[in-house]
Amino acid sequence: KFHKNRNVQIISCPFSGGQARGGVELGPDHVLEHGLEKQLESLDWTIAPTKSLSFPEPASDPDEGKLKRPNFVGSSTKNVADTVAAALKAGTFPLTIGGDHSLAIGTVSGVFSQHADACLLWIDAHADINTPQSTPSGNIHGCPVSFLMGLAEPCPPQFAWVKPYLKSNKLAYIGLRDVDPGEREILRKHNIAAFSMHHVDKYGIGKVVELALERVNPDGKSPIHLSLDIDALDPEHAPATGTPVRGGLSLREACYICEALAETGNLVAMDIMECNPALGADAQSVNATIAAACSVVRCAMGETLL
Ligand code: NNH
Ligand code: MN
Ligand code: MN
Ligand code: MN
Repeated sequence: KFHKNRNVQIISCPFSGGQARGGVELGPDHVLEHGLEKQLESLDWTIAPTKSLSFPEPASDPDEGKLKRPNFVGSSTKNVADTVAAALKAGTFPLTIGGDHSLAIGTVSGVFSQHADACLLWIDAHADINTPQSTPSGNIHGCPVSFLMGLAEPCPPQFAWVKPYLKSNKLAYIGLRDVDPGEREILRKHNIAAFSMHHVDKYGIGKVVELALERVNPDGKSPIHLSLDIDALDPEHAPATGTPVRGGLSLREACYICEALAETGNLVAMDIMECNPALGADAQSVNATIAAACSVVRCAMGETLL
């Protein structure tokens, strides 16, 4: 068994305030209705009663510069951070189901509050490292990494609670293919390990994961947090998401990443984000997306390791 800890705390986060498309708040229920808890039980995990967070909307939420719904995202992600930290303190593996990817401001903050030496693997078509200044959309799901690194200067008051735990040498991306000009500059300036689909094609997924881990976890001792945006997968496998980008990871490549991280024995937390059951052409594309999300989670939880 590669996971020493076999106690999982599922944290359901029906939250859509970090972007504009309705329906992503339905993601967690669909994933749970697909049977994820039973699936993990059959992989020998003990399941703590699933925590379903609710996210009250503030009465007023004016834009903060370009940022949309800053109060809603700020208070919701703080709640998530506290919940993830509590799950780790209780000795469980926090598995957070989104909801949009702004939630990772909370999940990553929660993990680093308990594991200062952790590293972060961000699997996504997008880098989500826009600052409040560089964001082209104002959607905070495109900004979480910049808050976590303390790149937002000045830091919007709603995110003053976020500690800049994440150092540039503890972050690696895999799957990138839609990166904004301001984000490219940040990735370059901070020398962040960013493996795009070009690298996946060039080296193969096995080598890419190896290279990514060498960069963020050279001594192999860091706890690992995996934050997986379902849009990292090719829309052929995961069409029901807010910003699909063609030319993505195959289902097997995404599963491989999760397996390889599980295999390290150092995985301490995972996020599965951005499934939007209201999108996708028909019921079958929604089902395929949810099934893919459950697959990658099971792989991260050890399904295919013998
Ligand atoms: N980069 C764009 C933005 O900042 C799109 C981000 N959308 C995502 N990220 N789905 O994962 O708004
Ligand atoms: Mn630690
Ligand atoms: Mn994305
Ligand atoms: Mn994302």
